[in-house]
Amino acid sequence: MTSPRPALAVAMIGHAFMGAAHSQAWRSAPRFFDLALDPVMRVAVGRDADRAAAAADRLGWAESAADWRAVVARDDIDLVDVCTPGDTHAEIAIAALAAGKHVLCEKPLANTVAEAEEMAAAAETAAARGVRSMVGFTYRRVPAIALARRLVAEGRIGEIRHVRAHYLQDWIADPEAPLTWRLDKQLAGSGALGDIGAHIIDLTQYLTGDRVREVSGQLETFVKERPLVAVGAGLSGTATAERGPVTVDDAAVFIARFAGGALGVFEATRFATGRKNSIRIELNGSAGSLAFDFEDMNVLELYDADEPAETAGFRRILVTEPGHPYVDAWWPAGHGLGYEHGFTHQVVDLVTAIAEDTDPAPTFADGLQVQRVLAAVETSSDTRTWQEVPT
Ligand code: SOE
Repeated sequence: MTSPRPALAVAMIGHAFMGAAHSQAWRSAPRFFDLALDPVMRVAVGRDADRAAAAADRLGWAESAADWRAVVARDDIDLVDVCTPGDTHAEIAIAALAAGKHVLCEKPLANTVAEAEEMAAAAETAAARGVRSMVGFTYRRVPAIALARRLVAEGRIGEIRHVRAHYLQDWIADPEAPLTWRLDKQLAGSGALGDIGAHIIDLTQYLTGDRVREVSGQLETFVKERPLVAVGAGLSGTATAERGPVTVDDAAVFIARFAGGALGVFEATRFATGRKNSIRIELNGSAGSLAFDFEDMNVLELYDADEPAETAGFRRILVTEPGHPYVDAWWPAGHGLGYEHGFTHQVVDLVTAIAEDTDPAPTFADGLQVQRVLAAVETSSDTRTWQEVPT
């Protein structure tokens, strides 16, 4: 059956964890949402031709390829979806934008501020030609988070005084966990700070509509050496007897001041034993508070400071009503959504912006701003000083 809508042909570079999450989003978005363009999953790209072919087959792509440069140059590709480790984001995204392709790039935008600046500049030049770009801070698209943003913008919690955010995992708490690419500064840029701290920086800036102005932080690498990964075991890998140095942080903590005056407390770690993917954000404002916990991701807690003290308290809003962001397209009230739906909503918002010829958010400029906060936390940790985040 042919679609009445114009096609949007997609090439996805990288096909591991994020590639699988993005693939399900490209598959599901047009089936649940009424999109103005019809995404076509044309080609999945990976360095190893056999593994790329197997992934393309499994994840629903029409073809596979091993050379991303050749794919980016193809006339039958409209959008490049970058799901590779951070060391290749800048090169791929800039080449794709120069070739006139829209770009969706995984977070953090880059491994360094300098790369992120080049990417943001390339995105701005491309936008002037109608070529769009977006960075994949997907948790913005959890309905409870999008609802929280709406309530803050409506002034429901007044002026924000406190921002409290943590992102906790424990997948390398075991010192024998192998030295995967995420623990290699060359490939990943930084550790817990850039991988998961970046999410809570983006989320809190998005929710408050404000930006982090200065930071004071500390990074720690608890386990300095780990077993090397077997050759040919891929990016996640299995351990060998040889050991190598961990070159990124295991954990990051920092306090912050927002431009609008709020105080922030942030924690990102891969050593919170028992915490698998715990994102918790609380905002305290002059008129009330909002709290979100990813382990109960269909719920948003709201405290209204105007309620009489006898009955006041945090109440749980089950964010599954048709009027809630994104929910109408899915299941009847109360049936709930999961991790993968954020990726689907990301595709929906990106495709809609392309069809409407507007810039989707978060832009590469937003990604650059997060990168500057990450760099400021690193410098603060190295120098034991407060650091301003440049604008
Ligand atoms: C690994 O730490 C990771 O996959 C992050 O890279 C993702 O951004 C996050 O959503 C889950 O954890």
